[in-house]
Amino acid sequence: MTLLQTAEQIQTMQIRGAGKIAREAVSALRDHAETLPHTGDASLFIREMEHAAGILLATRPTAVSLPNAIQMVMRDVRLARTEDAARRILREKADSFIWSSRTAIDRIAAMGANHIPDGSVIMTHCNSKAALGCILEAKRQGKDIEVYATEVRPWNQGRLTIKTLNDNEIPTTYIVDSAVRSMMKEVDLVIVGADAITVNGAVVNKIGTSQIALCANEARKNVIVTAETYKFAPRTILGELIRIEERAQSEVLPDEIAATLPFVRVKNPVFDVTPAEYIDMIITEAGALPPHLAYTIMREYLGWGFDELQNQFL
Ligand code: RUB
Repeated sequence: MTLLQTAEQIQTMQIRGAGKIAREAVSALRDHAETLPHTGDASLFIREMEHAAGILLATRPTAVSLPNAIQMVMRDVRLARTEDAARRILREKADSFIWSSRTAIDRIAAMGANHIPDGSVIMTHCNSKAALGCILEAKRQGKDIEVYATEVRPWNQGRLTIKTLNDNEIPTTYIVDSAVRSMMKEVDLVIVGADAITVNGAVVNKIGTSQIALCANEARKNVIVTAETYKFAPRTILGELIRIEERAQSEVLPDEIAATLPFVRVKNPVFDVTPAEYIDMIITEAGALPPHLAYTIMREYLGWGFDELQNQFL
């Protein structure tokens, strides 16, 4: 697949989910480099790669895993003195990101399963590899668990989730998004993924997550967020806000119906923000932490403290 095809598939959501978007983007960058002719000119190669990275970055604005992964790969490529070195660094960094991203999900699954007691009923939303990893690991350990999975309008990512749960013989109840509050009394805990985590511990995830967290809070049920460390957004330290993607109105209301309703407008934000107060724990590959320790992950784990960011961006 070419870089442009990968970009198109991310934009049209054939490739989706924050972790997968990051891994596919990085592997598209690595493969793209192989298609560029060897010229012996390092700066030309780096310019071409920056252009390619820009195309991938423009696909979807919310999942911070995408810019973080590209930055992790490109940071040292930019410093290379020769084209050969730049190519080698790019390959090594890309492979290492993909490997560590998969390892991170396994570690999160192992830690997350420890937080799922035998006999639990779990609610999940959207289709998160990290969240499902914990649920599948709990099942693998022989725990007797059940899941409530939401539909996730308008893209129905819940159907992917129920397929995986069914394939793993996990008893599952499928509900429409608006049934969350009614069903919360049947549930012991909520586990979801994340597209971005801000410095104040707020979690950006699929639209509807904040309503679920609010209902869980009201019913005194724990909310666990599962997120690899590359989903933390260091630039929020400088006050930058996470952009919430808005997709086409036709995803919600078909154009032919919309055309008959000139006074109706459709809004289609596809992510929302859950404040830290509604989140009991964020499980990362670096450990399970309260949301208020988000800055620690950015500084100690990603290497982005306030000073580093100021030097780089201000
Ligand atoms: C996907 C979504 C997922 C997170 C985490 O949204 O909100 O919960 O990306 O997923 P979309 P993962 O379908 O719009 O991409 O844990 O797999 O990275």
